[in-house]
Amino acid sequence: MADITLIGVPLDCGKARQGCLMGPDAYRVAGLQPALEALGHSVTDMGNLDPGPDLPTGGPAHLVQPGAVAAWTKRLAEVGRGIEGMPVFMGGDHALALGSVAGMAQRAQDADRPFFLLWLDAHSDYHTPLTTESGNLHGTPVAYVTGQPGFDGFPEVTAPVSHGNVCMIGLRSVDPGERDRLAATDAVLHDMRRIDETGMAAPLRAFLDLVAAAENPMLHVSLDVDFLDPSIAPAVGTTVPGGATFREAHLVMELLSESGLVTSLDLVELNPALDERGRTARLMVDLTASLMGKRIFDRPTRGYGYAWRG
Ligand code: Z70
Ligand code: MN
Ligand code: MN
Ligand code: MN
Repeated sequence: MADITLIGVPLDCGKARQGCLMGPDAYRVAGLQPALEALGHSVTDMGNLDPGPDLPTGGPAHLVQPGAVAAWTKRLAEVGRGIEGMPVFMGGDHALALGSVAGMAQRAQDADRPFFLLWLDAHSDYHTPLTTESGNLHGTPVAYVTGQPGFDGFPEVTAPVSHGNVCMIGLRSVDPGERDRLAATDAVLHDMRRIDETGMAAPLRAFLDLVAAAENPMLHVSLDVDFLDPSIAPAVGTTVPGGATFREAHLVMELLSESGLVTSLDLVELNPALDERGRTARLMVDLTASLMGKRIFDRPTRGYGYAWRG
């Protein structure tokens, strides 16, 4: 059983549209902690973090609140690096992943463990401050954590993630300014066209095989609400049609659970102001429970081991 720490991250500065600051409380109201405790895990809610004052940053003038994002990045990287057991970062928009992923990658480096990143998102979030057209820094975390230039005034990335250790599933909105740079890396990219052809299981299993082949790996999962189809998950500012269905999303979570490889998780982009009677928050809680062991029947698996490796 896992030792889980829920970390409230009311970060709402990664884009112009407000509402994600209510995300952590929406997960609490939807019963995230009891859902995980019912599975036998020990769960601590450390409350909401405070980023402190903005950091001085540079970069183009159209960036949205870069100083606030930089302050959150520093705070989250420190907290993530220091946490014992399995952190669940309850966002907050996806700009929180600059810090959560940087912190977990640093923790892996501190422990001399290889680090892997699974990005479940409609978007590739591979802009830099120099390529973003919107200026929204929630579109930049993957570029930051892989050590791309342009993040003036942000904390230095001391444990950059290797592109070859990154897998993205769910892609269906990738801007020209990020596509070519990303395609030139050896990141594993599965757009929805691929998923239509193969289903979710084969590409995910291939990535989990890669992770499992590493020596004592750490795997961070970053789950953006817009990975899901808007018909089942309306509470997100950037809905993109053609997302994961209810069953595809549960399958992904159950395969991740059975792998026993996941060591940290982001829940991002939930905007409770856009939800319908809390259904998106409840779905995200249910998916997290599936990731942490909830299933219909036990079945023999390709399991890499059942112990949660913190
Ligand atoms: C677009 C941009 C984005 C999440 C939207 C969208 C980025 N590529 N990321 N929602 N999570 O504005 O850079
Ligand atoms: Mn995203
Ligand atoms: Mn997205
Ligand atoms: Mn978004």
